[in-house]
Amino acid sequence: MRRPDQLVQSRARVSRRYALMPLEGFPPSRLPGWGDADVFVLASPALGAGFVQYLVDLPAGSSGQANRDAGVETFYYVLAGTGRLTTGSTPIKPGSFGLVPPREPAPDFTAEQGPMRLLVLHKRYEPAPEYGLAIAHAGHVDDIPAEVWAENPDSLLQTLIPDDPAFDLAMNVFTFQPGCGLPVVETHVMEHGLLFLEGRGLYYLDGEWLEVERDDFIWMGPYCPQSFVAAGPTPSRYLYYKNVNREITL
Ligand code: UGY
Ligand code: MN
Repeated sequence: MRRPDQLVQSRARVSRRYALMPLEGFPPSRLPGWGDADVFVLASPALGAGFVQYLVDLPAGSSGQANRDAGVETFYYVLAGTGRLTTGSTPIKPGSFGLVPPREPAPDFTAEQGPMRLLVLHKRYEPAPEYGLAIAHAGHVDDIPAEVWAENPDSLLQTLIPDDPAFDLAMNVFTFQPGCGLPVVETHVMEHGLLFLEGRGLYYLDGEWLEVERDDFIWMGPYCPQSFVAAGPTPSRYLYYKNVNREITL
């Protein structure tokens, strides 16, 4: 929150192809299922996104469940705090993640000692019968190998969801040393929902270079020209969603 004597000037931008929104500008929502949690609706169809992405602040001792319609899959990632996935009582901590397919009960979280901050993403699962049913998957970011990306050992990519066509989404973590980033301007049909986790840099979005930092959310719609360079003194890290592995329907 800014002090009353500060300017309200913002880096927030919303356009037809992309949005950059610092977290400070989102008013919290109270949503059925999430109890007394503050839910920040980062991406939604109202923005132009083909998915829904929430940042959820669950107070200590509280529980919440990712409500969703039939046919929707849910990805979660623990950003801070510890707790449990009530289904199965699995302990979760920062970096724990999972993908729950539509046919399984929606994940249900309880924050333990302190508050827990979660990223939750809902996507309508696109079945592809030739690849079988949607698969559940869970893990911890520290156990995912960091692969050299674009032949640059200072650009590392962690692929949280296996590269298997049964999955219709990717959730990846990029880590860039200062001065590194995307070596081209990409333009592709896939969308992104991106949460900036660490460092700072410059994001290129549809013709503009924009400063970005921790806790910024970026939506990139289909064919949004995009690039990035890590510009701070420390590495930059971001977690992003991408729809993959499916035909484009007419
Ligand atoms: O996977 C991607 O499309 C990724 N290189 N895009 C991005 O980081 N904006
Ligand atoms: Mn991209």
